[in-house]
Amino acid sequence: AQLSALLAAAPKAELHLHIEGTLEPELMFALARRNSITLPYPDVEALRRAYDFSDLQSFLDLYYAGAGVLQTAQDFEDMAYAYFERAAADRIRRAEIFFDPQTHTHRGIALATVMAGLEAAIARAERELGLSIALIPCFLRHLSEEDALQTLDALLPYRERLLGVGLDSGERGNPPEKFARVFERARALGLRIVAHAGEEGPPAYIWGALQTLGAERIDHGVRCLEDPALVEELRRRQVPLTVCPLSNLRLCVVPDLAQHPLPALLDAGLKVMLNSDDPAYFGGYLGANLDQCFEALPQLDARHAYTLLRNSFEASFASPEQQAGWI
Ligand code: ES4
Ligand code: ZN
Repeated sequence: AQLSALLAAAPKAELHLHIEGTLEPELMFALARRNSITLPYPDVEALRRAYDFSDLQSFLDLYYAGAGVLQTAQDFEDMAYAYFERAAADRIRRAEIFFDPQTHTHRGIALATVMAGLEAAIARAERELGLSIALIPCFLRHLSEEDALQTLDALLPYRERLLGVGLDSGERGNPPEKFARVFERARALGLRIVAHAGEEGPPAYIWGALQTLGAERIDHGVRCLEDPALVEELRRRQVPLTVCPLSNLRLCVVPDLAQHPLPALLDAGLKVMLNSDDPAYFGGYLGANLDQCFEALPQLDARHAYTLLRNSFEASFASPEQQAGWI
């Protein structure tokens, strides 16, 4: 209980959060009404009951459908600012957040609309909540490399406002190598590189993210434990893994939190920290992820808590000087 209070009060960085995954059912209904869209659920409670996932794809189907209510820049701003308020309440100082340009451009929403809304929310949150926020667009790996290349082109006018690029969506059957040329171009542009790998996909996808894409951080990465040589590589290079326990639980990557590999990852000397992924869909924000993990995993102590929180800042792409100001 004492540790829980310390965890709640401690400064934090969030490095794995999809802004579309922060769209709470209440706001989804409000935006649907504002935009004259009819959702296929009678009310918020019925929608929440549908958040009963069996794997990553069963979640993605609802998640992409839910994003359909986002039509105007104001919609993106309202969604993002609501997240920033929750982040501030969780004592988050730094958030490097994902968004999925293709989820919106493919349904006829201009990238300029998405960017205008997100940028307005970021400016307001930096001013009024004291957060430091950076944007990382992710390419949808179930789409083609050609589509990702076109998306990277469309992002060029916003280059200075982007921290890096990532890779997300359905992992199985979509290995990192499919996007070799996209990430080569992104690296040439000086963008930082992250990629989802080893969530549902095999260790080979983590190797591919490191070696072919040049990933500097691995999103999830929990399946690395199946490959001792990979664990050694990740440990030696201290490649951060952005672990998302409530996501893993709700997408059936683990059967329950008591069996989450977090302690094994920490014991292996890997640079891990906790993150919330899609908190509106997975039942909790960063504070809840920390709280529930320390509740379910009694082998974790105050030392682990400190390591996880310190790692969250050290694994960020902010300068050491900036990091010092947050801790
Ligand atoms: C995601 Cl949990 C997860 N995995 C892959 N892609 C995603 N997009 C949003 N959440
Ligand atoms: Zn994710």
